[in-house]
Amino acid sequence: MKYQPLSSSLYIKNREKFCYKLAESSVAIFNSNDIMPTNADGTMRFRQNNDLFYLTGIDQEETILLVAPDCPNPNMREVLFLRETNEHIAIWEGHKYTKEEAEATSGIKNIQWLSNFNQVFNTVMALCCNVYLNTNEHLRAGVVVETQDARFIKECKEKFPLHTYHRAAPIMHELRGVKEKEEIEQLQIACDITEKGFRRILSFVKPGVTEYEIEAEYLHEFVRNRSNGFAYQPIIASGASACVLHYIENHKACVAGEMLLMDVGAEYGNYNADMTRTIPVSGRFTERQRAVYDAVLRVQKEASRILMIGTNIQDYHKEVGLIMQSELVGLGLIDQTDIKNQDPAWPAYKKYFMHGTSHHLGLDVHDVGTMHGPIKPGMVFTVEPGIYIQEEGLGVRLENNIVIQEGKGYFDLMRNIPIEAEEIEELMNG
Ligand SMILES: [Mn+2]
Repeated sequence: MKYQPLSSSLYIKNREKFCYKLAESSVAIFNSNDIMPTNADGTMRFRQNNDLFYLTGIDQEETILLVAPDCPNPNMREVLFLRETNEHIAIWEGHKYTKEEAEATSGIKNIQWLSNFNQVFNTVMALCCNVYLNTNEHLRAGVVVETQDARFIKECKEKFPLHTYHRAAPIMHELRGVKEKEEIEQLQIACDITEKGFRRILSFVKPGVTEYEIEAEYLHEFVRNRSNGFAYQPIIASGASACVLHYIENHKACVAGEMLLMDVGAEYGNYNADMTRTIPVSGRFTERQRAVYDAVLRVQKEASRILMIGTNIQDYHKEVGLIMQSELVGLGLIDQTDIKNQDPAWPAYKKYFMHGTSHHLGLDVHDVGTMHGPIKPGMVFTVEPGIYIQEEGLGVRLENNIVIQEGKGYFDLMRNIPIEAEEIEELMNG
C-alpha cells in the first residue's frame, strides 16, 4: 500500500463493537467491492467496500469477512477469506496478501482461501439462527449496479430460506459515525495533504491560468504525498461557475478580478478530506468580494461553534439558517419583507444558500452516520456555508472539517489551512 496502514488493534476493536450489537446465535457476512469495468478490458481503480475495510483493514478485491461471535466452534468465530496467492500468481497479478500479512493487518487468526468459503459458511449456518447481511443504505445512494453484497444476499436467502435475516447497515452507520482516535489521525493526514495542495496553488493562481492546470497542481501534490488522488471529483470554479454547485468541467481560464472557488480534498488510506476555499484570481479582494467573503467566514466560524455535543443536527441546520439570514440582510441581498413573506419550507436565505451546512466525513466523503440523533464526541463533520449571487457572478464557499470533542469545543482538522482574507492575500502576493 502507498499509505501507512493503521494498527490491527483498531480493526479488532471495531469487530468487537460490531459483534456486541448482534443478536444471539448470529453470523454476519461482509463482501469486498467488485473491480468496476469501464470499456473493453478496462477497469476503474479498485475501491474497497468501506464496511469491510472498517472491520478488517484489508484493501483487496475478492475478500469475505465472516463473524459469528458465539459459534460453538471457536475457530469459526472470525474467518477472513482471500483470493488465493502464491509465487506464480504474484508474478502475473502482482502482490496479494499472504495469509500472514492478512493476519497482521486485520488481527484475524483464521485466514482461508476463498475456495473454502462455502464449506465453512455451510457449517456456521447450521449452527446459527440469525444472519446479518450488508446493504448500501446511504440516504442518497443511487446504486444501479448489483454489488457483491447484493448478489450474496440473493444466493444466501435462496439457499437458507428459514434463517432470520437482519440488516448490518444500521449498526455500521451507528459505529462508523463515531470515529476512533486512529481514524481521526488518518483524516488529519488527508487534511494535511490537502493543505499542501492549497499552499501550492496560492502562488500559482493568477489571471490566465486555467482551472484544469490548478486541478493538476493539486493532484501533483496529493500523489507525491502518498494519496491515491482526489477524495471526490474536484470543483475548480472561477467566476460565475462558482454558483453551479456541482461544476466539475474545470475547463476555463481564470479571469482577472474574478473569484475562484475550489472544493478539493485529498484521499489518504481510504479516508477523505473535504475542503473548500475561495480566492481572488488577481490576489486581492474587491470591496464587495471581501464583504461577501467575510460574511461567509463569520457563518463558518459561528456554525462550527454551535455544532456541539447533544445538539440535534436538524436543529443545528435551522440555527445556521438564521445566522446566514442576518448576514444576507447585512449584504443587502434580502430584507425584512422577504423574510416576512417567506415560505417556511424554503426560507428567503435559501435563494443564496441552498445546500446543507454539514455532513459526516470519514471513509466516505458523505459518510454514513445519523443525521437525526444528538451529536456525539468523535463525530467528524464538514462545516461549509456559502453565498452564491448569480446576478453578480460571484460565489463564495468556505469549508473546514471538524471533530466533535468532549468539553473544550471542536477540534479543527483544517486549523493550519489559511482561511483569513488577509493571509490569503499575503500568500498570493508573497
Ligand atoms: Mn463537503
